[in-house]
Amino acid sequence: MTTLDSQQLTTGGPTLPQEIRVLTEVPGPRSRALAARRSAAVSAAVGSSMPFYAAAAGGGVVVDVDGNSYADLGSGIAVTTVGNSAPGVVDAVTEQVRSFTHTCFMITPYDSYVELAERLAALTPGDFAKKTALFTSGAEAVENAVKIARAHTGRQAVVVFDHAYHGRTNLTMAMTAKVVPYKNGFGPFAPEVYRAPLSYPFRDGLDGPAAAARAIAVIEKQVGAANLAAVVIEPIQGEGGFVVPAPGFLPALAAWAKENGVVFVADEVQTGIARTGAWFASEHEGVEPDLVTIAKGVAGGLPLSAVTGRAELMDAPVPGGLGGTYGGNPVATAAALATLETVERDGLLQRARQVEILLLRRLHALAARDARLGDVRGRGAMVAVELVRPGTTEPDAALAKRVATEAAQRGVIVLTCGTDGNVLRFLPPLSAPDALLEQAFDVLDAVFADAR
Ligand code: PLZ
Repeated sequence: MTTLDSQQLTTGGPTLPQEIRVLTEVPGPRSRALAARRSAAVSAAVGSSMPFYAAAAGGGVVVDVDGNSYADLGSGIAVTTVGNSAPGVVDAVTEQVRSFTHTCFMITPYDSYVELAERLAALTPGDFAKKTALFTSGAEAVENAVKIARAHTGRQAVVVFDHAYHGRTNLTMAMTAKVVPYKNGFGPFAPEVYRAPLSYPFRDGLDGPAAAARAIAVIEKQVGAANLAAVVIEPIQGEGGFVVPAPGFLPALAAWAKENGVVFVADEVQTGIARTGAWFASEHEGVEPDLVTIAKGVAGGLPLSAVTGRAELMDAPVPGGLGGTYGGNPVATAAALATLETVERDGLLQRARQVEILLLRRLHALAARDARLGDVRGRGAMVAVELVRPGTTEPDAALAKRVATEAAQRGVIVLTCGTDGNVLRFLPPLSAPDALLEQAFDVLDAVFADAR
């Protein structure tokens, strides 16, 4: 594995200047015209964080229809990890669309699906026989992981955690913690989903084993291991606030699951594929999940998801029990193979660890002079800051919103998250050069200074 200097990275649209460039007011006239058409044509229930419309993206920038260039600290919610329109992905997709765009793997199979299954078996944690099934969205992967766990165990209950996010479909709405906007008015929800307390070091002060003991006590009292098919957990929470559990929490839970015949599912939809400086975030804690859900970063922006796990579990549902028209679409599998190749060729696991150092340096420096930054946390290119009223742990969602809105005006895309909406998260593409990231944090420093 060779590691390239961030300036030499070949991933991402190398033709786009890697700069912040604000030429018009934001949103500019073309974005405003599109917004007017949108309000008449697109459901108001579909939101957009940014007020401008994309025209091009690559490396670490998104360029809008008015020619403004933004530093992208969001990667389309952790998707364009190898960069937008990464050259290898563009080539693989172009070649595939010329051969065939779809046959349906359930009708006429093709080799890239099989090869991707082999690659994911090799890359996911654990040295045991594994198999894979491919789907399209992250929520679909999570639903299928639960189906597989139920088929294998003959049990029904599923345990998820406080602040969890697992999707917007019916079963995954039940698994997701936050009611507005994800669940409000959309019930009834799927039964047999139970919620346990998470390890949240900034808020509970518990060490990992103590937090795990607390969660296990709740599970044993309120669900009972004999009824429990699966424990589903994000090794680092995404939408819930980039919460990193205290060391030892995940291993203790996984060990309890193993002792009790409960399937341990790591939802790595947001954390997987180099995002945290490892192929999968479970690796940081030496955890080998029975099943891993994978999506987002795996296919360079094309819609693809996977469940990869122990072969005997993956074979438990009846033949034909798993599938879907588009699952493992050949254009998406070609993109995924090129994405994995790009991560390896460009040393992007190491690049994520370099990005972590840069992000933490800038955020700790800011936190040292601004007490509204209560907690800086994360791994790799998945880092966040939790905003609070100074000297307390009281969430300050208004400040998070204000900073994200003002940053966009000044050419930086920053996303918020957290059950309380008070977390700013930083997850740039790994193709973003250091100079651009530094420039983006100069802007954020100024935004915080002005937001007094
Ligand atoms: N599991 C851990 O992060 C998707 C969704 C944002 P889909 N997160 C972003 C929104 O408002 O819809 C996610 C995730 C984890 C599952 C999912 C679901 O993935 O591809 O959005 O279905």
